[in-house]
Amino acid sequence: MSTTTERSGGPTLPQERRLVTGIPGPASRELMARKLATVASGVGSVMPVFARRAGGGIVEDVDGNALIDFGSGIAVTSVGNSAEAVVRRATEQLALFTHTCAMVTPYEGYVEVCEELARLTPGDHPKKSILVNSGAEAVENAVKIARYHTKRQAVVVFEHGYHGRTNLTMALTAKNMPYKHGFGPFAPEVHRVPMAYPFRWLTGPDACAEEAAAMVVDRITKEIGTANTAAIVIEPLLGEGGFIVPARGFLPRLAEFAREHGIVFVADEIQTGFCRTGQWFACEDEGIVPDLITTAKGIAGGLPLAAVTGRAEIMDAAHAGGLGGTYGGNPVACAAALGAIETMRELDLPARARRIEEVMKPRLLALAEKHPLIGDVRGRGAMLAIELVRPGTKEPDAASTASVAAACHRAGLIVLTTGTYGNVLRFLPPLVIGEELLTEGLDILEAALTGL
Ligand code: PLZ
Repeated sequence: MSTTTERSGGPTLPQERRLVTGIPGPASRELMARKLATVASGVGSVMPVFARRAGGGIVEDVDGNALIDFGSGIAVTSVGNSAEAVVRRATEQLALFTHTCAMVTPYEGYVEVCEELARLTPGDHPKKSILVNSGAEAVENAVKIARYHTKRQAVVVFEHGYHGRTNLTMALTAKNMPYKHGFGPFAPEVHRVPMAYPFRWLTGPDACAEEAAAMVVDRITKEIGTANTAAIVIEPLLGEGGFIVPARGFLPRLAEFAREHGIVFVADEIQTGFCRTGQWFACEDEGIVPDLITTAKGIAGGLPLAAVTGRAEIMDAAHAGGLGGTYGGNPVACAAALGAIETMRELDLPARARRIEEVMKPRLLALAEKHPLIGDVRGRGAMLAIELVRPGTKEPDAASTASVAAACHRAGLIVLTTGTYGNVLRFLPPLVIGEELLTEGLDILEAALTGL
């Protein structure tokens, strides 16, 4: 794995951790005071440091501290920050035009991104796409399209699932705090069913897939009614719910059930997609071909872009003019996406993600041997996590999780927590991170766990 910065980030951004002040430093503290005075307090921040520039596996703050990035801005900058091809293509586009509105006078970039999505997403059936601005908007559109196509209303989602913060996607999201609390009422016709969560399945992991799938099938057939069910919406590897890898066999069973009953199977690959899990899309792991797939985050190297891609006959169901939005598929974001996809191909980022797993997983498993606080190590590719519990039990330990994260932050490692119980530390490095930074980040994590 290369440690140079020539393909990502400014060529002058050294790929090394450097702490020149405490975290946060004085310049960040000053900005934080201004933020608190003027930015709505509902908008939180994981670390109280302000970014100045970023590239490769490093985020440099306004005090000159260089932090190791195990977050990628929540799984976005897979190709690195300011990746060369992203900057080049987006800059060229900026100078040509910034916006005409794809619904007024369309442009080639929009079409090219949809062509790439048709090529790259699972399945070789005819596909079509719509481009929008955020993950939540993509999920909203997937549900609109599935409802129109099936003429049914019910949407099935899962425990621990996360799909966004708009009204419909809040309804689809499982966790109350912080996403939903106080923001109701929520959209109707949303039904939550069990997730095959091996670590917490009551009868143990072995029967998890089969038992969970049977429960889901039962709920849909007996309580909701297959004839009322428009869509099953699921993340093939859960993100905000705690990096849960559904027990093997669960997803194929659901996809098969959906096919049998004309239910649209929607894979939400907003966090898992575009090389993150070691394949272009996480569905590929069990050979799932979703009817619709939602993508965002990694697609455009940091610019806001999202998509719904799927079977042409489903995507074409809605009447002309029924889908859209002012900024959807913004030309600069489309150019950035084409640059990001070019980078993914050129650097073979799925292979890089698998290499990150090869380096990180054995270290995490070894840490779990030493620290009974670690109840589970899981994930795929560069989407890995540890779940923290009170030793000898499965009782979630959110307090220790927060302490370990805080110790990592003080040492200059950006890590994020996640999970329904707030007790999961997740690791989402940019796929272009150098191996030395990866190892150093793991050393910091180990020290933080040991120092607890
Ligand atoms: N679906 C699977 O992971 C976004 C949310 C961070 P938007 N995840 C990060 C936060 O606290 O808001 C996400 C996702 C999955 C949908 C979304 C929503 O994507 O681009 O944030 O709207």
